[in-house]
Amino acid sequence: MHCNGDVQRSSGASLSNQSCMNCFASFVLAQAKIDMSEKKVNRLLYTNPASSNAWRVEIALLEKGIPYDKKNIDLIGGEQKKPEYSQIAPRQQVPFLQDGDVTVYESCAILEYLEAFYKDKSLIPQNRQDHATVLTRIHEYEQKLDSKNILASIVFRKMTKEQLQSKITELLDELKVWDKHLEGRQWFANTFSIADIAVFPLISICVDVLGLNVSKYPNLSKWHKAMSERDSVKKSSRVPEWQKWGNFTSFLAE
Ligand SMILES: N[C@@H](CCC(=O)N[C@@H](CS)C(=O)NCC(=O)O)C(=O)O
Repeated sequence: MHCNGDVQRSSGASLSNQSCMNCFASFVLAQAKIDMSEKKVNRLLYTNPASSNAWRVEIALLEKGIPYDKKNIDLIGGEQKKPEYSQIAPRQQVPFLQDGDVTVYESCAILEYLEAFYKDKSLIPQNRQDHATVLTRIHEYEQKLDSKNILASIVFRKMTKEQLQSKITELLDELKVWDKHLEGRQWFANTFSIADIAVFPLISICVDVLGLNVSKYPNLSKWHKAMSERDSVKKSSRVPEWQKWGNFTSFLAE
């Protein structure tokens, strides 16, 4: 895992004035606009290029077009335990978002915070049942699915497939529930939402890193493909970083 600690600027917003670039006045104006918007960014995401939890926050920021700076915390080197970071982030983990004077951590809480205060591009349906479904799926994910992630046991605790067999069975059973949640629908609620963003990094680990035969879960399979094709997901992908650690595709291959 490589982290250089530099603050980098990311933005979901694209420049829409390319076509005016042949006009000098437009160019100057465009530059002024860029500078003004750049100065307004007072939002720093502490992250790591291999963190699945930070990934969901980056997907949400990109989807919503919220500009942010990011600082990579070197988790392998133990930077999260150093006093400098501990004073900022009491749980000594990423992601951690400093948004002006506001601080927020816990990736799913960050998604809900962004929805509450950045309403321009809403990623939570107004329909009461769909809204309820989004909240249910996010909290259900935290309680029932997140705990079944086996990547850390493989990479950091060096556990073998045999040692993890009962956990693998639990994970595969749980995935059937999530496949059913997608029965007859493209997204977890009727429209793309923060529920999809919350669940995606773990499913990507299963499919893209641990070799899950996702065709056995037809609804999840379609959904995983649609999610993988989103610009926000491609732009912030952790998969290449995870693949540097080794080949773990035998773990969920049946
Ligand atoms: N529940 C937290 C989990 C955060 C978490 O586990 N972060 C990992 C990276 S994915 C981390 O910072 N690990 C470093 C450590 O625990 O020392 C969330 O969703 O934000």
